[in-house]
Parts: sequence; C-alpha cells; structure tokens
Amino acid sequence: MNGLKRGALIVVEGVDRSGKSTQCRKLVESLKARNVNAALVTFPDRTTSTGGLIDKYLKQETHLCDEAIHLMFTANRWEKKAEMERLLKQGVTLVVDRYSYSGIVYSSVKKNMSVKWCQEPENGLLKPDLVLLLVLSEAEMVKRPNYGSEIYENREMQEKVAQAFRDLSEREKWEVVSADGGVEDVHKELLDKVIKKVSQVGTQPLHTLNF
Ligand code: 2DT
Ligand code: MG
Repeated sequence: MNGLKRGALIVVEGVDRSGKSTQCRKLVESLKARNVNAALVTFPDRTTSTGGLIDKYLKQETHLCDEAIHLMFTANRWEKKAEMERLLKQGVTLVVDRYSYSGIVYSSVKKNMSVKWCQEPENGLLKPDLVLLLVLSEAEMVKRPNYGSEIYENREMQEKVAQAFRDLSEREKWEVVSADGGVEDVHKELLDKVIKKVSQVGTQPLHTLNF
C-alpha cells in the first residue's frame, strides 16, 4: 500500500439546458480551490476521431443509423477509459459531464432500441462513485425554451429523456438535485455531495459497470 488515495469518479447527468456544463466547470474550480486535484471530462469528446463523427451526426451533417451512432458514443467513452483510470489512480478526481447513462437514455427512447441492447456495450467501462442527476421541473423547462439546432434538441425528445432519466435514477443509487434554483445554490448542493464522496473513496477499489 503506497498510501496514495485515488480520485473519485463523479458523473453529472441531466437533460439539455439543466446547467450540467456550468455546474461541472464550477465543481472542478471549487475542488481545486480546496486543494483537491480535479479535472473535467466531457462526453461526447468531440475532439477524437469518433467524436468528429458524433459532432457531424448531432449537427445533422451526416446520417448514421441508430445502432451505429449508439456504438460511436460508447466507443468515444472506451477511447478515454485508460486515461481516466490512470488519472483516478494518480489521485485526480474526475468530474464527468454526461456518461454511459446519457448513452443509454438518449438511444433507448428511440422506439427501435431496447434498454438491454443499449446497456450491453457500456459494461466494463469505469463505474462512477457518484451520479448526480440534475432535474428541471415542468415549469422551469418551459422557461428555458431556447434549444439549439442539434438533432436531440427539441421538446418532444427532451421530455422522453427526462422521464427515462427519472426511471433510471430510481433503479440506480443516484443523488437527484433540482436544477430550478440559481447557479450558486445548485452548485453548493452539488459541491457538498461531491466533497463527501471524495473523502470516502480514497482507499476503495475502482469498479466497472455491470448492467
Ligand atoms: P452535449 O449537449 O452535452 O454536448 O451532448 N448523447 C450524449 C448521446 O446520445 N449519447 C451519449 O452517449 C452522450 C454522452 C446527448 C450532445 C448530445 O449527445 C447526446 C446530447
Ligand atoms: Mg447539448
């Protein structure tokens, strides 16, 4: 035992416009300010070769069938597994903006895709120590109507995604946090949970996903 504590794998999930990216950035800043070694990881990572294809698909510049794009998103995570594992073992806490759960949820709300099929290729990826789900109330969703022009950015899809995230959060052990409040209030609530988790996982082994 070398006494080095590993970092925590923290995932933030939620629908579009729930403030995930802002909150993830702020979490990393606040952790660093408390001398916790931390880094931000974003999925999809649009900078890799699979990420380039995913970016084109999301922007509707290229078409891929549902199965193929699903596997691209998964491959995009597999590409980063080794680097993530190395960082965690070096003691870096990773704050991850979307992960396998976005992969499963966005694909499985399509009518031809079963949850079981969508989960299978995620097995073996690193298992998060904590999943934080940002949820928006119906009223707040209506107040944030300005979706972008990417393929999933429309009300119908977002409502299906929101429901699927709620279903998944009940089955898995997730912390559900309301994203209706101000940026700073939501941040405080998230940071509190993250700090607790970081202090717990230091000497615990890393696990892999096994749906
Ligand atoms: P951003 O808006 O966060 O850039 O996400 N998505 C994401 C999937 O369909 N499968 C996945 O595995 C992941 C990580 C959610 C871009 C869109 O990509 C969707 C929104
Ligand atoms: Mg988006």
